[in-house]
Amino acid sequence: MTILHLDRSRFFHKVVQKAGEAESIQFLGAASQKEAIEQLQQQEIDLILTARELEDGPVDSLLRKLLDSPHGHIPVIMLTSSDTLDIREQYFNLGVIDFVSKEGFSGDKLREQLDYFKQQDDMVIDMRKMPIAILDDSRLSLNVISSILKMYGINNLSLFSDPHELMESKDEYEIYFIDLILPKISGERIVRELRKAHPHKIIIAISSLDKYNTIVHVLESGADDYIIKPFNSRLLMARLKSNFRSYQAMEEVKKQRDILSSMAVTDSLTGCSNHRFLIQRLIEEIEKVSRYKNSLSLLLLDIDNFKSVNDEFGHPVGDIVLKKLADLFMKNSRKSDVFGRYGGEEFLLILPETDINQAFIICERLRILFANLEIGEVGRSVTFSGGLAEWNGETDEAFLKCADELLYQAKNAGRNQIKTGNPK
Ligand code: GH3
Ligand code: MG
Ligand code: MG
Repeated sequence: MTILHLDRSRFFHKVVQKAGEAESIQFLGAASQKEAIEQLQQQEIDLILTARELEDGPVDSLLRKLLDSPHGHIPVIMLTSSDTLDIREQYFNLGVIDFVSKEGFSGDKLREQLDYFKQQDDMVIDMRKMPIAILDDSRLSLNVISSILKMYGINNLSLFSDPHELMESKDEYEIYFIDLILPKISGERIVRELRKAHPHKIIIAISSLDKYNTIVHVLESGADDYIIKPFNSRLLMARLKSNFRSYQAMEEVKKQRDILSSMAVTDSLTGCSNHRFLIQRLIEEIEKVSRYKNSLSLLLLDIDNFKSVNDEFGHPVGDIVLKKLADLFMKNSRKSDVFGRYGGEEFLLILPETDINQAFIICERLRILFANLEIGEVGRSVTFSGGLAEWNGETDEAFLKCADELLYQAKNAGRNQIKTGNPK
């Protein structure tokens, strides 16, 4: 890290330099604006640490020049003996992102400050992955916020000065910083629209307004928080972190809910759909077929002599056979088909938009694939029998009963085969 230290006292350059030694920070000193500009032109600077007064006058005009230069993105911290709100406001408007007191300045204090920026806590690490949008019509504010975030290694930033550009952007953001005072459109409206579109994203309003009414309004229109300019880097980060904490908790809840809802439709042994899901999908497919008048077929299959597999090799080997059958069907059936475990060693394959002749070809292929599958744990192959029916206007229960009757016929006819037919 290379820090440019601006102060008219060359002695103070040395003090600061000493403070940075242990941290492998390179300090370059400059006592005047002219020297500072020379240094900036000669090397990459990561951070500017500045006093208010330089040899050739206040630092203000230099800061103003920097804002409009290619160095505008370099974060500036002010070392000052008088830290008042007025001064903060004045220098915030010149791009200063934080203040360190000169009073009782010590190497430790500086190190503490620099460590704060370097902190690698888990939350900051997670935030680095988050796409962040910043909307502000002031280039200065965009610069200040982005340089603060970049100091923490948070670089996935998209800057917008035009609200329409943000609203029309196709990209998804997890965190939004929205300036409230924008030309033509109110930031509050942007906040409201963003909240409507993204109920769980972080939206932080920023503005120099400090009227309580405005704060109440903005929070009510959906902002998670409100930061008043001038803010400093630590306040911005602290606010962001506190909002990020709730965001992470919400994400965790969502993840758990997804796991639960997938558990509710998945058979835990085989990973395919469960009975409940199959029935629900069968009802949906029957509704579709009665509306659109195309065809729907249904295969109910049952593993042959499965009891003897369990008896001979034990229940865990029986479980392996169930898994192998489910894997084979999940890999080899069509995307539009619905496959799942109906119960025990019975499975169901729902074939939408498929008449019984097409379905028979598909199911025969699957039957033969399984019958030819050598199952190592059993030392031979295992077979199944199936009843395949085409829908003919009946309820889901009657449709299933028809497939079950055909399955029974297949078993009686010697197993390892599929019987087809139409419900009477
Ligand atoms: P069939 O050819 O007439 O269908 O004979 P089968 O032996 O397959 O039929 P039966 O209904 O007599 O036996 C089914 C067996 O399936 C009995 C039951 O213990 C076993 N089974 C059911 N669910 C599971 C399971 O989850 N794991 C294991 N390993 N076995 C199961
Ligand atoms: Mg059975
Ligand atoms: Mg069986």
